[in-house]
Amino acid sequence: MIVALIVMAVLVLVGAAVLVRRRRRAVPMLAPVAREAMPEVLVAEVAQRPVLVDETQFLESRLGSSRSIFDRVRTISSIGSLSQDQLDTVEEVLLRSDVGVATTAAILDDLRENGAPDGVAAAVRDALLASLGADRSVTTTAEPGRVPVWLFVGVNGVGKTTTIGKLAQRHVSEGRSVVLAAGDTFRAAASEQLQQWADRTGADIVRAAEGADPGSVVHDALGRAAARGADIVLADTAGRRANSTNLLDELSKIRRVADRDPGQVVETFMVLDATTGQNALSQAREFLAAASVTGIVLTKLDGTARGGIVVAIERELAIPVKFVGVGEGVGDLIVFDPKAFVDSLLDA
Ligand SMILES: Nc1nc2c(ncn2[C@@H]2O[C@H](COP(=O)(O)OP(=O)(O)O)[C@@H](O)[C@H]2O)c(=O)[nH]1
Ligand SMILES: [Mg+2]
Repeated sequence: MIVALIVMAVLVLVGAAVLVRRRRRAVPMLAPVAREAMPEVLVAEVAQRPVLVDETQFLESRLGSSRSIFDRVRTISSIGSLSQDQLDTVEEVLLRSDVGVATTAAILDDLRENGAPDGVAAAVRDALLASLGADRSVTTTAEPGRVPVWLFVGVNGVGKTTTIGKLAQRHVSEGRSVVLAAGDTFRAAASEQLQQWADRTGADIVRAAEGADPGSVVHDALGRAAARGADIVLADTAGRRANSTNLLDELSKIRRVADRDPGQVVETFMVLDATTGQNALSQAREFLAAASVTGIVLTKLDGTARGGIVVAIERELAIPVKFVGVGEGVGDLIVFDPKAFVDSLLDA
């Protein structure tokens, strides 16, 4: 009897234990954790990282003509002090590469004085890299309640519209909604060209008839962007005079409109064609006065350009090169990275 009671008691206990364990199991092992929104700063960091994985390799394949200018520097094998012949070669190569007289002289002085303990290519690479130390960050946000505007200026044919198309793609792929302002009303074909980029990238566009006031196109684009809660406006401009109005006056006016509530100009990019070499510099100076330029987009570095122009531009104008164009395709625009760039010219 007692034995039977003990057996029953044990059975009841075991049963209770099993039930309790089942209950426990029914509770999910991992309760969902309340997640906080990703901090802004982290989002900005991720957004700014270049899309391409191996930039140096990609650049090397695109910068063929710039790279070949440096062939003769890459093949100087001596280490330590340089002969006069070798110094002459370096000087000639640097001048041909478009880095400019001042930078060339500074690098030559350094080579004469300190030699090239790690080889000539390494010394030139270090010197070029040292002169490309500007802050290249880009702003994609405006004050609360205002729409950030990126304005693009530059003479006809340098690649403004193409650059805007490529950047629209970049913004869209980073999750921003984009409105394009077809502010080049000089020719109908210009806004048609921008329309094609809008179609291709999924960006919204505001355009007007040929000859329309570019300021009002930008104004309308801002209205549209504000109404739709768009994240950014990219504004194209004409690269030549419309009738008798002065182009630079017109640009100042467009800028004022773009910077008026609800808009805020957070970047003004001057687009320069790298294949025009030192001419790009004199063009740039004219524009600098009219528009407060915050960055340069250097296009066509893939063509017959000589890459050293990047160094000359930054030195002479004291404005950072922020993007470079290396082809006509939508993916052929990269965030300018000095190290990848210099490596692509001088790596063995
Ligand atoms: N090879 C090459 N061609 C480019 C690049 N950027 C623009 N282009 C070409 O340059 C020409 C003029 O460009 P466009 O955007 O119309 O210049 P815009 O007048 O300043 O707007 C077009 O044929 C573009 O395809 C580039 O980075 N590399
Ligand atoms: Mg254009």
